[in-house]
Amino acid sequence: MMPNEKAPKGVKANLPPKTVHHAPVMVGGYKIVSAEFVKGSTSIKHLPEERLPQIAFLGRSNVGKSSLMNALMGRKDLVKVGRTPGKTRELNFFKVNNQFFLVDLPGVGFAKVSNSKRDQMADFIREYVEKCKDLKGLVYLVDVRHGGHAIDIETVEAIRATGCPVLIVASKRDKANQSELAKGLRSIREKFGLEENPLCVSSLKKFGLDQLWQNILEAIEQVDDQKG
Ligand SMILES: Nc1nc2c(ncn2[C@@H]2O[C@H](COP(=O)(O)OP(=O)(O)O)[C@@H](O)[C@H]2O)c(=O)[nH]1
Ligand SMILES: [Mg+2]
Repeated sequence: MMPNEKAPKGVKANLPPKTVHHAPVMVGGYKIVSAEFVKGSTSIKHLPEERLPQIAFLGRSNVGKSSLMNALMGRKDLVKVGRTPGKTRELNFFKVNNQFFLVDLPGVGFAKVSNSKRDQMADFIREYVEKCKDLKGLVYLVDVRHGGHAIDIETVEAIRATGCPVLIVASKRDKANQSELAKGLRSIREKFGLEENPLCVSSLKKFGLDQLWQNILEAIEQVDDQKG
């Protein structure tokens, strides 16, 4: 059947999928020409075949990972927001400007928690961080009002131990008043052993996206001498 021929009633027309074109958008001084969902992976064996740098996003469920990725890509709902916590058990790959992937990782902390680090970071997230040579850095989100739980600190330590650069970012800045903000940032700095206060973003109000994009682009361009 020709693509533009009307299908008989009850027969599905064999049309190519509708392509939605988005005009380029500037986000925090960075121009997004294209952003697309490429695939969801449930195992290290099924990562995208295309070899491009990757930047992953991790944090507890509901901390705002998906919202932040949408905000960075200038999209409202490319990444599904507010899904049942713990239900997303895939690594979701989004290709930006045909140059790199942003990767939405499953939320930390909903797996059965025990004292061993093995249970605190799902095996395949750990395996991905250890083995994926294209992973250039990981953005770890912490709600600025909550300041970082034990599981956050243990997870970040485990990731740092693999040699993967970790950028701690505080989320939901718009939800904190001035004193909560100051207190939250100091608490995160101390708990994660940072030299300075972390970057604090709001996906809702689009705060901090310029600095975050700068950090991401720097990590992508970094010559990777850790993993070869
Ligand atoms: N006020 C506010 N709410 C946010 C912000 N980022 C995310 N949220 C909300 O927090 C909830 C969880 O966000 P989501 O992005 O799905 O978190 P994820 O589970 O880490 O991917 C949703 O209801 C979002 O609308 C933010 O910057 N400000
Ligand atoms: Mg999410």
